[in-house]
Amino acid sequence: MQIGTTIAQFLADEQRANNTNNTDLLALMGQVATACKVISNAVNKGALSGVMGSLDSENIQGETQKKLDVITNEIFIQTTERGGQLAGMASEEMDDVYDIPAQYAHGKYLLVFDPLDGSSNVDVNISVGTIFSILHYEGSAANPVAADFLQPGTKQVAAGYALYGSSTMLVITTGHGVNGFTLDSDIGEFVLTHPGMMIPVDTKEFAINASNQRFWEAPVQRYVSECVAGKTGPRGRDFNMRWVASMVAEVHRIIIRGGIFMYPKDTKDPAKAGKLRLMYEANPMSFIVEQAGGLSSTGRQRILDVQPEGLHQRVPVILGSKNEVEVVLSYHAGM
Ligand code: AHM
Ligand code: MG
Repeated sequence: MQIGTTIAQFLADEQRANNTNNTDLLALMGQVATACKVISNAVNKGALSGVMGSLDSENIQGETQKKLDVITNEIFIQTTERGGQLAGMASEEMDDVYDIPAQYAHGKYLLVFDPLDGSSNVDVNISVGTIFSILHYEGSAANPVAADFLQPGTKQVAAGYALYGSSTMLVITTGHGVNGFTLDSDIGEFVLTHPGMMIPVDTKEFAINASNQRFWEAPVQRYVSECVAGKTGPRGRDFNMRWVASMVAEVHRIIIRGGIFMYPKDTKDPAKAGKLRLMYEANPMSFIVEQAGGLSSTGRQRILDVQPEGLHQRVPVILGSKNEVEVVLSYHAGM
């Protein structure tokens, strides 16, 4: 009988292969995997557990919170705060840094997460996900402050996403490539199913919310119009389009079969640089995309090089298949 490799075994093997022995990181990744299993269960139960719908509350970004946004945030906290590996946490769903309660040991890592990305899809039973990023805590105070989290994406120790789709998957990187695990609900373990994931360098598939078209800048207008023109246009070939409105699902599709995803800079709300959040969404996804051989940029700068200025800062995102992202970047360069 062939026994699969669990995520814990995989990470131990990966550390051995790279001559590292970081038991704190192994433990923390195990807790994150557990959080994703609990969230998978909550999402999967759907209306049976009475967790559909919205609350009266808004998060700091002024977005109405879904019941599951709040529940999944709490799941993440409860699963990870007691292990002794964390100095603090920050989440898309919390205004400020979360302090590890005094009765628990404090560790050397910071955990940053979006517990339920794409949550507008929850009520209609379309895929949602969890995104996380792990950073070193470089300060010395017992409790980190927001400034301690404001590290560029290049400093991430690990990142990943869970996709709650037709199956539940956890896709991770610790800076040694990207590996995907599928939740085997019979044994309750994430088992390695997608080793060494790489994004195809070429693609004919783009993803963008076209309802924002009138707000886009010229380079994105040009790129999308050329895709839409297809065979008869300057690109000389037909393109296909997808938009799930769930970044985890879009990025996963791109890693599996190639593609380009854009939530670009637009003029819709001049106070916002884009829609997606640098710390909770753009940085972890960019780490994964680059580790899988793709590119990720604001259009003007590599996302992983952006120096964060605020926990909830937004950033334009253009990521995916290398050759296609390069086309969009060349249009920005010629602005
Ligand atoms: P959320 O974190 O509030 O769910 O918002 C992020 C999501 C992304 O998953 C997705 O790419 C985007 O918002 C979709 O936005 P829109 O509804 O404008 O198309
Ligand atoms: Mg989100």
